Formats: sequence, C-alpha cells, structure tokens
Amino acid sequence: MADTQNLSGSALLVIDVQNDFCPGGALAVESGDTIIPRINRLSPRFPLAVATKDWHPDGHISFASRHQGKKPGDTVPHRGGEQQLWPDHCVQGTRGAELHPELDIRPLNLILHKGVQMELDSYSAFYENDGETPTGLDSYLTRHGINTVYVVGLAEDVCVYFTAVDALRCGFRARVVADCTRGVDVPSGALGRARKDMQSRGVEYVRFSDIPGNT
Ligand code: VGL
Ligand code: ZN
Repeated sequence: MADTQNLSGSALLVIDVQNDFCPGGALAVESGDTIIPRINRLSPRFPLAVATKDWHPDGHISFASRHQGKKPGDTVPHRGGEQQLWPDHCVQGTRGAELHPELDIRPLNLILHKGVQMELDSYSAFYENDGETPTGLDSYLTRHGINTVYVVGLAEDVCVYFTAVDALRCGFRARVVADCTRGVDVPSGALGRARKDMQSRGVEYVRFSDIPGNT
C-alpha cells in the first residue's frame, strides 16, 4: 500500500470541480458532484491545496460549435495533432464556469485558470496542450517544498489524467484518489485506457480512507 502516513510535502490538486462538469452542466460527468463532500474533508488536511478552473473564451478552439459541420465527440486536425471537440463549456464569466457552490473554497491557497488561450486547449494543470507552455504550477509547488501531489476532481480521463501524468513529468509523486474523481469516458473506453496508462507510468491510486486524518 502507498505510504500515505504523513501529508507534509504533499499538495491537493482539485481539478475542475465546476458547474459545467456536474449534473445539469454543459459537459456533465455522471455523479460528478458526489465527490465534493469528500474533497471538502480532504482539503484542510493538506499544507497546500490548489483548485483549477477550466476557463475558456467564448468561441474556444475546443468547442464543436466553432467548427463547421462538427459535433461534440468529433476531432479536428490542429497544430500537427488532433483537437477533441466538446460542447461549449466553462465559458469565462458564466455560471457554468464557476466552481460548484458546494465546494469549500476556504482552504484553497490558489485557484488557477487554464485553457484561457483561444487557439490552445489545456487539460493538464501543469502544461497547456502544446506540451510545453507551463502554467506556472510546477514552480509554485516546488517553491512550496511539495514533492507529492494528490489529484482529485473532474474528469478522471481528461484533466485529472493529464495533470497526474504531467505531475510525474515535473518530478512529483502523483496519486489519484479513486473515490474523489469521476470520468466522462468520451470516447467510450477512454476511462479504462486512462487508468491503465496512469498506473503503468507510475501514478498511484489510493482511496479517500487511505489518507491520514480521515475517519
Ligand atoms: C475537461 C473536457 C474539456 C476536464 C476540460 O476538465 O476534464 N474535459 N475540457
Ligand atoms: Zn475545456
């Protein structure tokens, strides 16, 4: 079992717990809101807690509505790779882009906006999707003496996945809290692949009850 006895040197990364990713939202993750009470119990136990918000300008490259004849789930070629297309979501300043009202923001040290560039998506909290533009989170965590990140939030196979993998790339230990995340599984099978890939790279899966201070 993972050594989770002591949370010093650990940060909690709360990924995209926003209205649009919760039931009723534009890109709802099934039972996405059910993880919030557990996240609220975790965040005060960490010396550092960071939340991210997916924060797109209207007309963002990742919106199917921006590409003629395309629908959510399709992909378009983009900068030598592929851009996955989604419904319009997390548009800056809208209610859908706000953190879910039940998420306790009081223990959060930092709220990081990502995906703010019109022509570039950002799934990971560490790098934008070009794989090289840093968000600044790596330096922030390093300057705070962090060596391990616990990743929770939405969605497990998209932003949680890319955040956990990039955390390893930045030299942190990365742990996903299995019962504090939920996946979209788009396209179907993506969630299973993401879990397998994370674990083969060295991301550890832990449960809420494994984390010190939980009762
Ligand atoms: C996300 C799809 C598009 C996420 C963000 O937060 O997982 N998924 N943008
Ligand atoms: Zn997005």
